[in-house]
Amino acid sequence: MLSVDAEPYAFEFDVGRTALVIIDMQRDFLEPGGFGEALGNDVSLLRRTIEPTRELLQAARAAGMLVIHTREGHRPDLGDLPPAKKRRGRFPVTIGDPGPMGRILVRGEVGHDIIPELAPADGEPVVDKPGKGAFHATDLDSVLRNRGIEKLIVCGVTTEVCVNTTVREANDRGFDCLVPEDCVGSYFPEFQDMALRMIKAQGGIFGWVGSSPALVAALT
Ligand code: TIU
Repeated sequence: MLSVDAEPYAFEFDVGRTALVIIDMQRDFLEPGGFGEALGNDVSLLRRTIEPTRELLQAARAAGMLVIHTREGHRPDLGDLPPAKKRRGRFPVTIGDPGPMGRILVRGEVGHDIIPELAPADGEPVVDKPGKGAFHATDLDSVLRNRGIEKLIVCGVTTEVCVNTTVREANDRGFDCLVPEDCVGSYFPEFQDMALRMIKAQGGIFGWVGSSPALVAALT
């Protein structure tokens, strides 16, 4: 059993029963011209997460930990895109429309790819999710339970949207979640702060908040 400093108290985990889950580190969210920018956001704010996540990913792989990647996106026929999600924001360019990196948030398009710095390795499960939470309408729960996973280390973007929703879903399903604060990012600094505080408040109501250097040290 390994232990790392975290809030509200140390997070203890067994490498064989823990998965590193990397949420939606896709070009659409992190690179200019994608969905994130179409929503009016400054994507450069998310890029600080790339290097710490890459180092944690390398340490997790070397330790033999299960690594799971998720991607937010939709079928090319948009059959799994709720009309409400398509309409939301009244933006001139929305999900499924052509953009500089292909059709926005559509599976198989360049913008839907995971950024090259964090590309999945052969054999690492990639979960395609139509919603913000990684458990909604996916097989993530089965993939985790079939491997005996009990705890998750959750990285990715954005802290208050897909990371927070996934941590809440995981918590209700009985998984303990640790969120390394340097491996999650938001387009809004105040949401980054509050989304992390929400997770760890009230004795860790949804989970734990830590940082990647402590995890990398524990894994190596
Ligand atoms: N808009 C925003 O902050 N996030 C998303 O739409 N998706 C994810 O967080 N992955």
